[in-house]
Amino acid sequence: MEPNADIALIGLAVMGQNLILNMDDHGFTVVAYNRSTEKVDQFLANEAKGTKVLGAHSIAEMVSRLKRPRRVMMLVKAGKPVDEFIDQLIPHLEPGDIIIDGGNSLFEDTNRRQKYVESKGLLYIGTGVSGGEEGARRGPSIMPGGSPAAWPHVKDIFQAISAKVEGGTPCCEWVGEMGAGHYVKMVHNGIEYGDMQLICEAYNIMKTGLGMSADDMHEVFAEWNRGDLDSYLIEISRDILAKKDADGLPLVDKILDTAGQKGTGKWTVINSQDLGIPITLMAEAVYSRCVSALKDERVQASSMLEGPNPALPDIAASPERKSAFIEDIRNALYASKIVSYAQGYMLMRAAAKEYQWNLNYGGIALMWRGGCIIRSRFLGKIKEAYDSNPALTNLLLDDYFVGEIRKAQDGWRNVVATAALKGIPVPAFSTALAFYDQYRSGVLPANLLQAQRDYFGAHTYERIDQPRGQFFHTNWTGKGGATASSTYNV
Ligand code: 2AM
Repeated sequence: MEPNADIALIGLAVMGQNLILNMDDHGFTVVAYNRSTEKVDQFLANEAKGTKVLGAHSIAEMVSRLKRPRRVMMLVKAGKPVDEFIDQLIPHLEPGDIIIDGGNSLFEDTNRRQKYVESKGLLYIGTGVSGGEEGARRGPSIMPGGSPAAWPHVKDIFQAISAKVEGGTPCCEWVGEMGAGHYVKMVHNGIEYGDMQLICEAYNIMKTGLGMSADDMHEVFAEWNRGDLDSYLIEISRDILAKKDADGLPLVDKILDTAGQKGTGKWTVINSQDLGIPITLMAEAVYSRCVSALKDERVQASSMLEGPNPALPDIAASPERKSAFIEDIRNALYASKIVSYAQGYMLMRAAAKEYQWNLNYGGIALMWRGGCIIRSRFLGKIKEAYDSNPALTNLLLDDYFVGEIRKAQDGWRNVVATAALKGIPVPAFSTALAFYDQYRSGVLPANLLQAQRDYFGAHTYERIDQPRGQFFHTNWTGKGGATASSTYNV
């Protein structure tokens, strides 16, 4: 049979199936394959019935149906299965053929795999795909990186199936070499953790402080979704708050408050430590999930550890004060979100430098603008900021965001202060504010810290009245010697 398929896709879990159907909708001929081959038959007989999708029952059969250069995309569990499929594929492929990993792989694995696959004369792409099942079916955000020579061969398919914004611009652009695509997807997920935590903190203050019902909060989120906070996550939170259980009561109130995680937020935070970049809000979001998981301990502690009564009856009783406070909460969420994205972009800039990627920051905002979980109106503003100044050091220094934070900051401070006084935990709101205040401080107390380090470990310090790069040591006690430490670092 004449090979006529455009692309093969391995991995028929729901994301894989939906991407295949999406490709089919756009006129591409796809060959489907899965480790458990009965899933191929099930898929062809059900979801893919009436489409042009082809099935294969072996890697050899799958490859034999592909046009050249052959394009094989994997959507399988991250980790060993990806390496195993690469090894199974290599003997069947020829120079110039392309292996694509569309799963949630760690970017360092993608770096390693690209080198390995290229050493066999093949090309490799590691791509982030975000948008969940619905996104995969109707148009995800796609963040490809890897062998640059592979991009022209996958561009048409990827851009055709991706989400579109602003009159048809695809939410898919080349990100960069090696694991850059998976890296950007990882940061996307870290930002997603932060956005979700921020929404939960806003919800918690309205619930515990103002005593609002799920229905009341549904209205607030509906209103917020019409303004600067317009985003997928606000929209689904609005809808979640309206959802009733079988007994007519809000379902959200019956869900156990222990969060799970699959690890991409954690990876982002671990990488930020390696690069020395303070993504404090995402870190708080990851840790908040960890705290939530300590349910039994928290229940025990709640009867032992004292704190103020969280209720805000005076504010809740006055319609004007209540709506002003809700506006403050909106401002706290918005300003914190700006800080979170600024931190995410700081991390990507540092990564680009460290790993020698030429990242297009406006392009990344555009890719996230539609299709993915963090899609929002706000990302359009980030794109504008980087389009007008691609070398922008920090999003917080962009004129538009300077102005937005100026408008939001009184409310933000009021919410963080009120929450602290009433014992309502707002780790993400408050870490964002602390970062903002640190970042805008020309002088921080690290002078004392350096003195401490020099005191106990002779680590030396620089002086404000001497040029940078000259290091001084003081014999603080009169007992130690005058020798500075160069090897011992605490
Ligand atoms: P399966 O249907 O044969 O389990 C998501 O789990 C996808 O990853 C599925 O297509 C699944 O195949 C595949 N997958 C999971 N673990 C795998 C493994 N160890 N080897 C190959 N494929 C695997």
